Amino acid sequence: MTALGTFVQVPWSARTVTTDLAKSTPHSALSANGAPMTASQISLEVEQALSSIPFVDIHTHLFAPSFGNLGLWGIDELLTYHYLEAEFFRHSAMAPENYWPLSKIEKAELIWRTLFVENTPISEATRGVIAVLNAFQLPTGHSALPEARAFFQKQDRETHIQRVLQMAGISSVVMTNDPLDPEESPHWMKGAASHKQFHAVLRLDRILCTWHDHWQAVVAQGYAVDPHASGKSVSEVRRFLADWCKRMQPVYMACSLPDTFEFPSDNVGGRLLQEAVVPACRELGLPLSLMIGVRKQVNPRLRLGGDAVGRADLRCLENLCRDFPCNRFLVSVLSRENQHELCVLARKFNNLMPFGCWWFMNNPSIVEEIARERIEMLGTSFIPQHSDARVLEQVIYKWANTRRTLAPILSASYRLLSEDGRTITRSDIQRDVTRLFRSNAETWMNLQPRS
Ligand code: RAT
Ligand code: ZN
Repeated sequence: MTALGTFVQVPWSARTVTTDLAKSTPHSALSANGAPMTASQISLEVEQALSSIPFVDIHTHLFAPSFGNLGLWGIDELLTYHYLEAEFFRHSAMAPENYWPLSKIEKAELIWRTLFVENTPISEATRGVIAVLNAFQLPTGHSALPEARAFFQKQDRETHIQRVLQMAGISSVVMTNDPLDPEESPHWMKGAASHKQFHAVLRLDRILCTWHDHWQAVVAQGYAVDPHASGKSVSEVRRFLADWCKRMQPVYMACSLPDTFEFPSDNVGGRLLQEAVVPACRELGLPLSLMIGVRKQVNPRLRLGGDAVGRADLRCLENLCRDFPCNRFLVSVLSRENQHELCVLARKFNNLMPFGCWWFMNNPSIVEEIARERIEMLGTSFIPQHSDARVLEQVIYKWANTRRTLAPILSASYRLLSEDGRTITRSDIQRDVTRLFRSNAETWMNLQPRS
């Protein structure tokens, strides 16, 4: 079994990592006998690095334990993930209107029966549930659901969180925190406890994309803004951002944007972005994460599962990166067609950091293509993946899949380099994997690199 295979099956251990890293001699490892590494030795070293270096998950929808029930976990949440709900409606004749009133347990049972019993779970999202059950050594067959439920019910939330992060091989996750979410904001207002493994992100969709529906919520928090974002609204939004940054200590600000996003733009969102958000990020030294290309609610009957994708015109990004050289932009694009253009722009602007293979891009075939393209064009100066996990245990399968997909791609890059005449060392490989999966993120988020 390969090192990676071992990792996928066996809970990850931080202690093993430290020991393994300590054992590696810088610029030593050719092969045990000093000869250049063979192709299979290179693959083993890559797999070893991927399975022993703890990653930083730069974008999730998970919550620190102090947010209580906002943090989703367990089998019923895994089964009712909106990726699976969308697949359920492909395999079932049930109208969405008859599905939504069901209880969580009923929905989960229906999805299990439809996608896991009546069909083989070969899609990426369904396979993920199987991988999670397997990781906990639970049954994965047709009748697996009751035992899985019993298992998750008896877990203690905090211990379980620690165990899951460790099994996924991640040292910390970045949350998505919406200051205008009526369920979330009270937690912050009463002083949410900070957690060293959960970093906050100030999410701005309601401000930048749906101001018309949310300006009153900003007013309700004590800021003098109006529906047209006129007069002192811009300075009040700046004040709002500064106050929320103080409260959340975010590692970046973020927004998901449609395929039609343009910059500069004279609409309310465009003005607030240019006059409030960009200057606030600059002043506070925070990157701005832009996730571009979503076509919201193409089918509203599917609710969260009803969004689609559109190709964006990345001149918006070019304008932002050029006009604001002192700002930093962390960017993911949803359309496959935009991926190459994003790499080209990143070669032009070092204040642009491509990250992740987002949502519909997070399938092995596409991740493979994007990762290869990014390595060829950007070396190690990008962040290959984030999990986008909404349910805690998803980090287990999503990160295992990333490791599995990236291992042959990285190995192939080193093999080519070796064929072209460069000796590859274990410390090169470890430095690169560390850069890709943790230190690029830590540097951009101003987090203290691990000592
Ligand atoms: O991948 C997802 O779960 C999407 O629904 C979105 O949440 C997306 O990741 C986002 O952050 O907007
Ligand atoms: Zn997301």
